[in-house]
Amino acid sequence: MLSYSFYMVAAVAAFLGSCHAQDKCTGIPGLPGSPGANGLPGRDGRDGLRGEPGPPGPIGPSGGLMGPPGRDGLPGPQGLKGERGEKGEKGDIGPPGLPASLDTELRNVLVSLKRRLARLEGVLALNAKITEVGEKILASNGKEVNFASALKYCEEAGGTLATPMNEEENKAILGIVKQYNRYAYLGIKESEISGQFSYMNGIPLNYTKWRQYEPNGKGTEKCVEMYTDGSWNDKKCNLYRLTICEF
Ligand SMILES: *[C@@H]1O[C@H](CO)[C@@H](O)[C@H](O)[C@H]1NC(C)=O
Ligand SMILES: [Ca+2]
Repeated sequence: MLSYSFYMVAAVAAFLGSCHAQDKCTGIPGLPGSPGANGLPGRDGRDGLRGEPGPPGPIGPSGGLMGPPGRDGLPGPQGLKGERGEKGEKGDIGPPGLPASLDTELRNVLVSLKRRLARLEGVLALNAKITEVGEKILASNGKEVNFASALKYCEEAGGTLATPMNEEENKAILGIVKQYNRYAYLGIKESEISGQFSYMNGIPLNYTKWRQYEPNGKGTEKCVEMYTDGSWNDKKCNLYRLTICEF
C-alpha cells in the first residue's frame, strides 16, 4: 500500500511538473498497474549452527525406582593379621639323595675338614694342650676340683673324665698327671656292690692298674685317683684332684 501511494504521488508530481515546465505537455501517463501476485515461497535456507545444550532439567519426583548398584570403590587399608591356622598334614617323603661316597662336593668338604682338623690337633699337641691316644684325645684345664665338678667340666666340654681302658691309655693319662705333678680323678666309680668298680656308664672294668693293697675302701672310697706313677687308688670323691678329660 505504501509503495502504491508513493507511485501515485510521484506520478502526480511528474504530471504537474511536466506541464508547467514545458510548452507542450506530454500525454498523461497511465495509472500504474496493480501489483502482481506473490511469488512462490523460496527454498529452505541451509541448517543453522547447533545450539548450546539446555539447562539441566528439574529434579524428578522422589520415590522412583532405585538405580543399579554403583561400581566398586578403591581398595581399603590392609586389615589386621588373622589367627594362625591349623598345622598342615605331613608332606610326602622327598626323593632319596645321592650317597655321600658319590657326592664329590661333599667328599671335597670332608677331605678339607680332615686336613684342617689334623693341623689343629698338631698345633695343640705341640703345645702339650692335648694328648692323642688311639681314637681318644686327652686334655686338662689344670684345675683341681672334686669328682663331681671335674666330671661336670668334662661333660660341658663335650667329653667325659679320662678313663684308661688299656695300658697305652693309662700311660697317656699318666703323662698329664706327671706334667702337672698332681693326682687326678679317673672316670671310674664304685658300684652298688662294695669293692666292684665300673665305668661311668655302669659297664664293669676290663682293665685295672690298682696299686698294691688297693682298692681298700670297702665302700667308703667310691672314686678312683691316679698316682704320679700311674697306679690307681680308691679314694673319697670330695678331694681336690686334677681334672683330665677325654674326648
Ligand atoms: C676294654 O674294652 C675296650 C672297649 O670296650 C677296649 O678299647 C680296651 O682295649 C679293652 N681293654 C683291654 C685291656 O682289653
Ligand atoms: Ca684306697
